[in-house]
Amino acid sequence: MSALRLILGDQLTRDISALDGLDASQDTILFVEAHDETVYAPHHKQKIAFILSAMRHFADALRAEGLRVDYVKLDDAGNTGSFTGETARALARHACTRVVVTEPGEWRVLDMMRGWSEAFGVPVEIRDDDRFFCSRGRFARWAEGRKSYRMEFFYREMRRETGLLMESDDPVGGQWNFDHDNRKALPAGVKPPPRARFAPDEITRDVMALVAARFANHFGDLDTFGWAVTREGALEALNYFIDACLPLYGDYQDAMKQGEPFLFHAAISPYLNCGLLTPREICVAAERAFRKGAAPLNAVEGFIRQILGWREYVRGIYWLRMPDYAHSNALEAHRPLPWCYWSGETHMNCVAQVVKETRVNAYAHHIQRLMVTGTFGLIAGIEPREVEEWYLAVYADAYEWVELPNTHGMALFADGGLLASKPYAASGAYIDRMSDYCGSCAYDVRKKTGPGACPFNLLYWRFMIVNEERLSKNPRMAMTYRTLAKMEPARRATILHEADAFLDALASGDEAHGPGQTSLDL
Ligand code: DLZ
Ligand code: SF4
Repeated sequence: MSALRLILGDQLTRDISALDGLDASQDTILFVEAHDETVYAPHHKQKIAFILSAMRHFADALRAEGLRVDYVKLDDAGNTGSFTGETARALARHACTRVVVTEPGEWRVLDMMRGWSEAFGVPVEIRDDDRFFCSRGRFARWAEGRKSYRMEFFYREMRRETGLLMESDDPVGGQWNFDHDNRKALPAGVKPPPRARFAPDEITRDVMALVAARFANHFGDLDTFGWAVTREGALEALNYFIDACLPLYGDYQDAMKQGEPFLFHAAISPYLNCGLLTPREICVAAERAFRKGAAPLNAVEGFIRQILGWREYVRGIYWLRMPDYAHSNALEAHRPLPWCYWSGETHMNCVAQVVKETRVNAYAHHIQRLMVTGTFGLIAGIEPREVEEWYLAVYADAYEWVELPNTHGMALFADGGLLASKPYAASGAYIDRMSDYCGSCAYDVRKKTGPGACPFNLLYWRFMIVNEERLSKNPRMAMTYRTLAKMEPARRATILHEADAFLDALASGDEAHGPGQTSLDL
């Protein structure tokens, strides 16, 4: 019984379950560069180049072990452009009698695979993806019977189960969470460490040429490509993070600084999410740094929580709730995504900086994603589906299982509070506190209304006003709604009027054209 073992672009892990029990004398390992996968979202050029180059390198590493690999390139004659079409063709080519695959990360692809056995007339075995700490079944057991799913409780169970940062039954340091230490703005004298670019080798250069020719109209710069594309490179990036960045990662986790896209962040999520690194080895490396005194607990706990807690949790929610999860729109947000998300052309300096860095790097760090482009999407009432497609497209680490709960649930509150206990709405004051963006902005962060008022200020209160019925009963919103209750009706009307004028100017493109073009007289 020779098996065709299909490996997807985010399954580039040597001990992926699809390869368990491989019979090197009979089996064929299949990789498919599929047109459909490159365009189901309008991916950033670097994201496509990264995934295709990492696939080609990984396939070469398997060949070097003496394994039989069939690799279908994007431009190969006869490539049908889909996983289904190419698996069918490969089955015929190799006369395999069964297909083995690890469950895909996206519901869309799993749905596709469910029809394969019947379509191909051979058994198709879809194996669990055991690279996660928490299986889908384990998460479903945790979630059963709960009214709301709070990450913190899930995280504690994961800490106990894995023993990470535990002292027998207790959390190291006597607390589960040290987030209160992790909210510092970056002081003027603190310089983040430089980042190494991994110079593209011949394989990557080939892929970049392919991407440049074929996806010329996709978002993003390509010539700044500097991602590692092999396991060795990914490990180097991990070790660099642990040594050079982790010690201050916690302190400045929420900080933003113009011209510093990485700060003390790891920027290893593209490697982790495509399989070049595993969550376990990352957490173990971070814990080791703490145990030997090389990094403080607030940094290490905060970092491990992102991977052991949050990442596992959003995956659990995704599989628990899909496919319906994507369809809710609890705040009935229907404005189209403003063009500035793609062009970066806006007088809002915070948004312009984040979009620009996203274009250059196919990366933005967590707080930029959540509190700038995410919060703006929330308070401007942008249609969740459009914001989600943007996040899925522009970040090199984005696959729907991780992108959707983060955007739909966490940033946009479109699930009505399944993930977050309240919307992450914030005015310009938050951005001003955590960044240096406001200092060089055409808007004035201290102004709440009137000419040049910060749009985050206007939109924040507009958001509270238009969602009053939905949100005012939320106990975590009580203070905000007490403030709103004291607001004069005339002031409410001014906010609504100016915020709507701003949104109209943004939609028409006038906001980007500069002073004199908008009603705000910048
Ligand atoms: C994102 C992506 C892209 C751009 N291209 C490919 C590809 O050509 N071949 C492939 O196997 N995977 C690709 N991927 C990743 C898949 O979209 C990903 O495996 C599925 O979405 C499941 O998570
Ligand atoms: Fe952003 Fe407002 Fe600050 Fe400008 S003033 S950078 S729009 S928060």
